[in-house]
Amino acid sequence: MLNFVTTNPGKVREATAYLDDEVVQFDFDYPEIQADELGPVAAHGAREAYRAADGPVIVDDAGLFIDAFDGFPGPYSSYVENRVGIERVWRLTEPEDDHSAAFKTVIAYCDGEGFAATPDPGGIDREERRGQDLAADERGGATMDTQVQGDEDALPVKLFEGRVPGEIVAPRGEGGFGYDPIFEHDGTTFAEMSTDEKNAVSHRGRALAKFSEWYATR
Ligand code: ITT
Repeated sequence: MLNFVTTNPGKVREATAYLDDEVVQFDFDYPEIQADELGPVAAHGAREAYRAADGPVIVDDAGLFIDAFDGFPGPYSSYVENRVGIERVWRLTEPEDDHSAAFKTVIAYCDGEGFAATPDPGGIDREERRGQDLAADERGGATMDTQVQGDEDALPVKLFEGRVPGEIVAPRGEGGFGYDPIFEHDGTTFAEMSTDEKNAVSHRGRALAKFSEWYATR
């Protein structure tokens, strides 16, 4: 059994649809560190949550990256959804020439044990890393965690990233959660898709696919 650490029932619905009954929600509001990338936030959260749950955990840190705003709101997506709202995110984007965006998720897994180093650190696309410290990720982001916590023996964390390109559009659809009504992929907003349809193409579905392939070998 796996603890999916989140306060967001929408994420749990999608993970349960993908991973069957292996997942239970662990409603734990882990302290999010401030960082420009999702990976360190998820890695730090997974370590905190593992200590609280005392069992294997996954944390999913997601964000909407709007190209016209150089990736904003990115890791600050939750804050922006709560303070600005998705309707106004659409209105801010509407006058721009470029409405393209991407949704990204990083799933971080921690079970307190070490992992054999792999050639590819959790399936994260090296092209996208833009000079990040890949070696640190192969150690589970230990460098970042050490900076944050001063903990020389940071717990190993494995990261799995999923990304999906799309367009910011006027809100459509009743399903999904969060930014789904304003995020269109191939002509359909995520809020117009069923959970299974969204999982088949979404950032989270792609990260869950990488995670479940690796987890099956564990
Ligand atoms: P936890 O941190 O407790 O998991 P959260 O909803 O705050 O819950 P994130 O920080 O990862 O999770 O989410 C950042 C924001 O992106 C937040 O406003 C979410 O509603 C939104 N979001 C995450 N995944 C999404 C998805 O698949 N579709 C639409 N919006 C999503």
